[in-house]
Amino acid sequence: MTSPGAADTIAAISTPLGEAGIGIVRLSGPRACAIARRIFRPHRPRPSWQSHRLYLGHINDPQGDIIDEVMVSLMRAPHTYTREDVVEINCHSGYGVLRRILDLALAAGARLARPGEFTLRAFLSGRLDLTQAEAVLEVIRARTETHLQVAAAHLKGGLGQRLSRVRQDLLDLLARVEAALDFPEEAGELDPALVRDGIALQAESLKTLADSYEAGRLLREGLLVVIAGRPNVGKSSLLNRLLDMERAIVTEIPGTTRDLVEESITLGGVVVRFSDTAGLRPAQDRVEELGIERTRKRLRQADLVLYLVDASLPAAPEDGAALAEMAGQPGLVVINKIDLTPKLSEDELSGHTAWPRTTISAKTGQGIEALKAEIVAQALGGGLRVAGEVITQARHHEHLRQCLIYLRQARGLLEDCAPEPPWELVALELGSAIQELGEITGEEVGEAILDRIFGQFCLGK
Ligand SMILES: Nc1nc2c(ncn2[C@@H]2O[C@H](COP(=O)(O)OP(=O)(O)OP(=O)(O)O)[C@@H](O)[C@H]2O)c(=O)[nH]1
Ligand SMILES: [Mg+2]
Repeated sequence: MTSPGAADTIAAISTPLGEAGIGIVRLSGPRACAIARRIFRPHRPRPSWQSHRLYLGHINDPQGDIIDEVMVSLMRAPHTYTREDVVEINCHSGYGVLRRILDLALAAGARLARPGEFTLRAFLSGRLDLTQAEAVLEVIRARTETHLQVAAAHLKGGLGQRLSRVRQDLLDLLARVEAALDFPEEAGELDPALVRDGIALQAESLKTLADSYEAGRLLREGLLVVIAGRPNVGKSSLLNRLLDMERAIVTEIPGTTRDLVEESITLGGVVVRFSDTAGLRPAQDRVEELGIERTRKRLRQADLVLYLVDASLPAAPEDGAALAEMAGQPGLVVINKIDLTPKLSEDELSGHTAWPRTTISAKTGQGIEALKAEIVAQALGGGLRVAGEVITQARHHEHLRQCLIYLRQARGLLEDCAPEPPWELVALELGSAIQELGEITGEEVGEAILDRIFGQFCLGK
């Protein structure tokens, strides 16, 4: 996705393709205004075409036939999203209309934008740093209020600025080391302890940021909670109860659910995806066998397992075996059907698992709220606490981790080899650490990385 820069004008449909009140076709580039004026006929003759004003009129095809009545906004560079001239055509939203207007813009000289290309241009023109550009996608995708707050803070530029400051401080340190190396007379002796303390200070702040990824990842990816157990214990009934809708088929026939049935809700500020699975037993046919295979795979991916047992039946040896197998994973034993006469002796389970237990009735709803609270307590330590800056992207975390390794190595050199540390090596480590930070903010970033980042965007963004 090399940017052709200011050479061409791009166009795309920037709203979802579907029936709605309004849809937007967006143009950006030096010919955006000229192209718009070729396909747009304002109601008022000879308008002033001022920037950041709305104009009402028709989009006409080359034969002069009216396609739609629209509002057009002309926004002249540099006060626009991309810092180029931008035109937005607000038309009625429908596949045919949007497509037709886009085609007219393309025929008039625009090129179809690639995914994320508007935001890429905003980045390349220096309006957004890379963390802000990535935050655009995150704001679009945020499904909880907390995630949106964090994404909006990134969009404002808080993360990028903080990292740029650290990077600048490290660059200053590096400059001093290099000066001492190159011009020992003028720069004088450099105190290793001073440089080491300088590095330690920056490393500490970066470490706090790197540690916030735990919470950030949950915000971004949500939590996978897998409901498992023997057939007929009420897994699908529990899923339906948690979702408050009849999502999965429930019958008294053991082996009803064969495929994974999954749906998400928000709990404790995080999107929680519940996965209802096929009951665990020796499979009776090929379909069930495949279903159980899927269950086992999903169980390995789970952030939390809810292992269901039936309170109205004695514990089965299979329960003990299944629980023992999952001992290394976080989970809860959920004792269901407590509205029936109890037959389950809980002691039989104790030997096999250290997971906490909770009792419910998927039928009456008893214990469901407590179960939700327990899920939040187990998986999120009581809820997601988001304080200060939080990083949410694996890419950022990886660069921070690498950066901290280089800084640790630089400190190691300064400590182990005082009072005459190998300054060249210290400079190399510092340089690598600075490079890692630059890759997060985009101050030093390769084209391949940009392709990967912007390739995830939707069209028209
Ligand atoms: N009394 C009572 N019956 C329940 C409860 N939960 C589920 N059942 C009944 O138990 C039977 C099995 O429920 P399902 O939710 O289909 O069980 P499952 O674990 O998904 O079963 P498979 O998909 O076959 O593995 C149905 O007849 C439900 O109505 C409960 O809390 N109390
Ligand atoms: Mg089921």
